[in-house]
Amino acid sequence: MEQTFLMVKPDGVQRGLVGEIISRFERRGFKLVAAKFERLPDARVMEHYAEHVQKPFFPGLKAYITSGPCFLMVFAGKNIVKISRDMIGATNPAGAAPGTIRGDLALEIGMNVIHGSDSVETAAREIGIHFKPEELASYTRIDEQYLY
Ligand code: RTP
Ligand code: MG
Repeated sequence: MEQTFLMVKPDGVQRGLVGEIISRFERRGFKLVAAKFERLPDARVMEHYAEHVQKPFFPGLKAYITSGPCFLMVFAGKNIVKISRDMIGATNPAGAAPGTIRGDLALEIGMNVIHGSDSVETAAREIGIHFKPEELASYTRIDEQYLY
């Protein structure tokens, strides 16, 4: 089953939104496969955001993402990469559709609550940055027969 990497950013943690965000993905039918709660070390921030390191907003992004603990997750399900990006909404919450996580819970691009992998390849790369293979759980959701 397809997997993705999702992360509640420090603003989401500090606003008490971790439970709400996990719930949205669980209720949609996606399976929680791994989770951890930690402040990201600098080296992993550089690796995770390698495509943005040279951009003008990167120093602010790095300061924000390391300002407190993040809640890191791997979720699995059919088409999860595309569906979770749709559930998260536009990068800038000012233009994110109501019903999306950013459209319901955020206002500013600099504090947009959650990260989600943008392709299947990115998901594999990001899961590998943040989790060891043995940290990914294997189990059956009791409702899988009604979801698929
Ligand atoms: P993410 O990677 O966090 O899921 O967000 P995304 O794909 O929607 O956006 P991306 O283009 O990958 O940008 C990564 C994060 O960098 C911050 N950002 N700030 N000030 C700016 O212009 C700006 N642009 C991007 C945001 O926190 C964004 O989520
Ligand atoms: Mg991105």
